[in-house]
Amino acid sequence: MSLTPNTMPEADALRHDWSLKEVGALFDQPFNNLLFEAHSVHRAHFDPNAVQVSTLLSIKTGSCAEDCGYCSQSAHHKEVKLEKERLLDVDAVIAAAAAAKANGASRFCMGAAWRNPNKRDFPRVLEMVRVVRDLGLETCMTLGMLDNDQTEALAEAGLDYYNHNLDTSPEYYDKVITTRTYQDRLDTLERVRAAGMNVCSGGIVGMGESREDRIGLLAQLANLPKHPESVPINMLVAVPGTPLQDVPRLEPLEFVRTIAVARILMPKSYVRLSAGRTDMNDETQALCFFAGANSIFYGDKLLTTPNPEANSDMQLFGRLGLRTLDPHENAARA
Ligand code: SAM
Ligand code: DTB
Ligand code: SF4
Repeated sequence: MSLTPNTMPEADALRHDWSLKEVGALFDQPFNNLLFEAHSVHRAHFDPNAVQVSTLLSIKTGSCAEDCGYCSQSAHHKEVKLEKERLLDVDAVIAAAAAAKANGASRFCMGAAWRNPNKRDFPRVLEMVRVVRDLGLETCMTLGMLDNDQTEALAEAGLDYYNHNLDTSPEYYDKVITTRTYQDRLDTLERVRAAGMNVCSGGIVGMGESREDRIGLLAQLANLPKHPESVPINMLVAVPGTPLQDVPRLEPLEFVRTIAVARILMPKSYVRLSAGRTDMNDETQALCFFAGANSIFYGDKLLTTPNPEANSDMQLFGRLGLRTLDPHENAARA
């Protein structure tokens, strides 16, 4: 029997050959069965009471050439009200990262509204990686598509994680984004892997997609040659002026199911309860943590939209008996 790279058994027996039917069957289970299975997988691989916290900073805001239908920062969506900003100075990044560290974040994620980084700005981006790393924080960047030289330079500067999302299923993708392809995204992820960095990749739900599309997204992520170390599941933040502003909200329990299935498919990955928490009540978030979410964005702002206030998150953590992870501490069980 010949084995393709995707079906080659790994020492840790993680699967990379999920069929859409199998993933669909996980989603279709009675809610209690799904949550029990997801929580059991979670407990087998992680401390269930530890959550990794990342803080986000927009290092370059707005005027993006891409047309992502959900995004406040696309130059195509002229009705969006947004304060645009050129690439920040390194000093401003140091100040924001130091504040994030003082507030208890373990990872600092820097996002730029670019299709891809340009030659002129790239040296400053590398400097940002170095200075944040020197503060003792884990570093993450999301800068759009990368070429081989850029991935290698970022890895050399000490970047720990690169975030690049698949966003949705291959089938729904064209309804949301037309200026770059699904394959472009897969190619960037492959380059990030080849350069030896950790991959952060997930998607957005609540964009009007069907359950089949949520199944398709999670199957794509789980069937990558290696599971992303970090899987952000974003609930759409419906920004006025974007093409998706009036999309009906996804039912919260369907969001919880999506988290649970992500946990079952990618047992050793950090699953991040990502954008959209300001529209979620504490009970929904608690169910997400039970279903296997073990990472959040922490701090009052995401990139351009609000996030729950840090002290309300700390109160919720207190009520749930959750603790936050320190930089480079891993909640994974041996
Ligand atoms: N420009 C880069 C790119 O798209 O590759 C990096 C920044 S971009 C804002 C990072 C990710 O944020 C997107 O891939 C998308 O998944 C998420 N995102 C952006 N706007 C969002 C929104 N309104 N609601 C939820 N997630 C969103
Ligand atoms: C990810 O998956 N979610 C974050 C991060 N990666 C860069 C971004 C969320 C952005 C939400 C909309 C905004 O604030 O502009
Ligand atoms: Fe640009 Fe990223 Fe927003 Fe798409 S998601 S418009 S690439 S900033």
